[in-house]
Amino acid sequence: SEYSQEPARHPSLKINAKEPFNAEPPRSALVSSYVTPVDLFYKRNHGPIPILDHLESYSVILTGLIDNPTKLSIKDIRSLPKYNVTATLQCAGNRRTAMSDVKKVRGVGWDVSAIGNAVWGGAKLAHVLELVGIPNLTPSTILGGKHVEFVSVDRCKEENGGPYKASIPLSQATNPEADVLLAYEMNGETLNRDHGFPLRVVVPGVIGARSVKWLDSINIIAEECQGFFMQKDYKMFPPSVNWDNINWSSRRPQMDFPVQSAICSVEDVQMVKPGKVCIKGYAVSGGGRGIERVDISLDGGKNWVEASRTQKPGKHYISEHSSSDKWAWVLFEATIDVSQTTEVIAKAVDSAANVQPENVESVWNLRGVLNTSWHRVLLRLGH
Ligand code: MTE
Ligand code: MO
Repeated sequence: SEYSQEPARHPSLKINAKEPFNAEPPRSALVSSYVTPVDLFYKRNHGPIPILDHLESYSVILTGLIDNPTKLSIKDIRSLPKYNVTATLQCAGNRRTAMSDVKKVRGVGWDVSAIGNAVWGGAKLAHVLELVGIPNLTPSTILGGKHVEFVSVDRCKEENGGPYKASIPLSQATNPEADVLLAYEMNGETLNRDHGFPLRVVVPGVIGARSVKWLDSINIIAEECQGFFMQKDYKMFPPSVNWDNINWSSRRPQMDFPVQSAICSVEDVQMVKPGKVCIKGYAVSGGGRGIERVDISLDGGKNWVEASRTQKPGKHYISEHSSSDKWAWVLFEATIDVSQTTEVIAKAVDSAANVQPENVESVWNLRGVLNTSWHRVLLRLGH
């Protein structure tokens, strides 16, 4: 079968779909380290994992609305200044299963671990574009280019057997501060097959769907990418839209992800001993908005206490204007006293004071994306 040459995977991953392979780590493993180990990092695929082991013949083609279409080898990419960017990648479908519990949605089910925090190593896309004559911060619109499209080599059903693709605005692609990378390393190791070997895009602060793996070409285009995952998926519709009245063209492709948090040290329903219980989880926001605060409530949201937060930022990566690693998650912790069955709620607030919504119902959408509602777990007393 086309899935006979998949890479080996960690046995503790929870498999949500086998072919294509979609899996996430157990909750407790996710928050046991600030940087998510590669083998436990969630894997989100739409087709078989390509085999691209002849690096000598591998190249990325830069083409479209530019003067000089160019082929770049891995060596060319590696010869540019290397950046290590700690960035959290999150699938827009993270927490979809809980959205489906309220009212059925379409898509692969995910618990709270379709997210991970890695140190991505590679060249800045802005520098790569400069190589082909597109200067920093002054996007050359002479030829009409407004978007940068990333096309993969993998093949997926949704594209009728064509490659996975996505685009971002040219202004973001040419802005070195946006830290969009063409990454060849993950956590200091050569990128592995599951995560896009030999080269992938990493768009910090944006839903994972735009971080195209197994990059084949980069096209400078006038209009946004017309691929399935831009136009017929990964859009946020209002709760009133259903499969009979949906008009895909009425909404824009989702880019930045909203403020999110989840409790990971316990399952949705967890038996605990009476006494002190340590609650741990992650919080992150999109668009480079750092996390300002994580609040915990034990009484349905009437009263809140602030959790403590930690980050172990890479030293390259602290911006002048904030004390935090702006593309990366924070891990939070709070110790609570439990003497009866208790619902624990977490909600995060980002640097723009955006707050997670209270209920799933208010953000419910038929594709089940961006469930960022307050995360709730139930602690029951047991031995
Ligand atoms: N790139 C390609 N070529 N094919 C894919 O199926 N999935 C996207 C994105 N890039 C995908 C892709 C989605 S939806 C997500 S969430 C991330 O990759 C997941 O990246 P990961 O598997 O490295 O965690
Ligand atoms: Mo995704």
